[in-house]
Amino acid sequence: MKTKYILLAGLLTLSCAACFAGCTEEPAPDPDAALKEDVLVNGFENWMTDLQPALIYNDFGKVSLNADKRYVTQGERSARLDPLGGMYDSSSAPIVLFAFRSDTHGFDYSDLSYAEYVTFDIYNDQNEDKTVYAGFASDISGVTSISRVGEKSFTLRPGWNSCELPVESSLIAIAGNLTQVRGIYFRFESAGSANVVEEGEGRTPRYYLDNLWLIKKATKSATDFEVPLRENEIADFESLWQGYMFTNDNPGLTEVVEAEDFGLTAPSGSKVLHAVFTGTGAGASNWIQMNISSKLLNKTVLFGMDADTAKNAYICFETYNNTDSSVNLTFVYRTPTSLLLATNNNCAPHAWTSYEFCVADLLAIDNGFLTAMGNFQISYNANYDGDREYFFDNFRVEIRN
Ligand SMILES: [Ca+2]
Ligand SMILES: [Ca+2]
Repeated sequence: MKTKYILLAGLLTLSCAACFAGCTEEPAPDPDAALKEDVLVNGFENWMTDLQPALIYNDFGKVSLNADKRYVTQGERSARLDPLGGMYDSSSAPIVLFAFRSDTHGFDYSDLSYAEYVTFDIYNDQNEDKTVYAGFASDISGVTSISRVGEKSFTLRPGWNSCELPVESSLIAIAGNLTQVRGIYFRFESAGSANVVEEGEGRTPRYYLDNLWLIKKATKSATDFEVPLRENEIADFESLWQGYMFTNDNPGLTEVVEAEDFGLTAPSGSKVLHAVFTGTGAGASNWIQMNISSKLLNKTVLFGMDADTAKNAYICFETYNNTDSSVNLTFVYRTPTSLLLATNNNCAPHAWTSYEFCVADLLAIDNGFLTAMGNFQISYNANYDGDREYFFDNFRVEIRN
């Protein structure tokens, strides 16, 4: 027996030694460990921390806290959404954005380097299928404009729907910063009304949202995207990624296409940007912007250009107006402090029109432009019904002596 005890003690000693050896050989703690953990981004349990930081756009309607357990899949409560979108059927789509980061409430899930997809539960309280769009906000400029990226549509059956939104990391890295994603947004169809109707005839569409998770993966996504441009190129649209640099705040479309598929000849190369701008209703004047990412501008020859060269620089591009009348697609520069320099871009019907913008004019209102660029925009008055179609090409810098 004694021998056995000794043997056992010996084994214990050995295993302890093995343990100590093992412990000392363990690698240093993973600095990214926290980023790799799945996280409940929002359980919609408290007004102050979960709903109050939400941002709403385009006459969203109402966001409120629900405690009816029929409409809860996690915890005790959920978010009730009553999206409106303004009084016209063609009004801008109502958008609600839930932030990934709040300094006030001390959370930060905005680094999506390890994120694989987002899951959420949404209850469609209508007795028919509805479509909702979800995506990521790469940037927030002002309170009326967000840069949307990686959007996906979801067909919601009546009742509960479990949804999964992939994190398209390379796409987000192109349009924004994968380590600082501002939040997730939900975009609904416009209800064509400016007031929430609680019950009965014309009741406002109603949804409940709960259980919003970020699901992670073990491997890290590339967080930087190199922007390859020719000398003096801003955007020739010969590469698909350039289409993602142009975002439209309105329902509508911006995409890179082959010009000849639309019976056109591209001013440069073979591809152009195809844009469809949906009107917000005849009558009221309503200026809407297509934004050109400052991330793109920062990669152009303009960034860091010496002031003497910049005085002779012009920003040029071509627009094809595929409507039956002349239209002003105003070119606007918005400084980082929101000063605006707007110049007319009058485009003849069914023709390519050239436009140029003198950088010296721009330096006169913002002498820091060459090292801290604001945003360029194409601004249009959406005071019409239906869609209008345009094409853009060959955004470039020309240096003239
Ligand atoms: Ca909940
Ligand atoms: Ca082109």
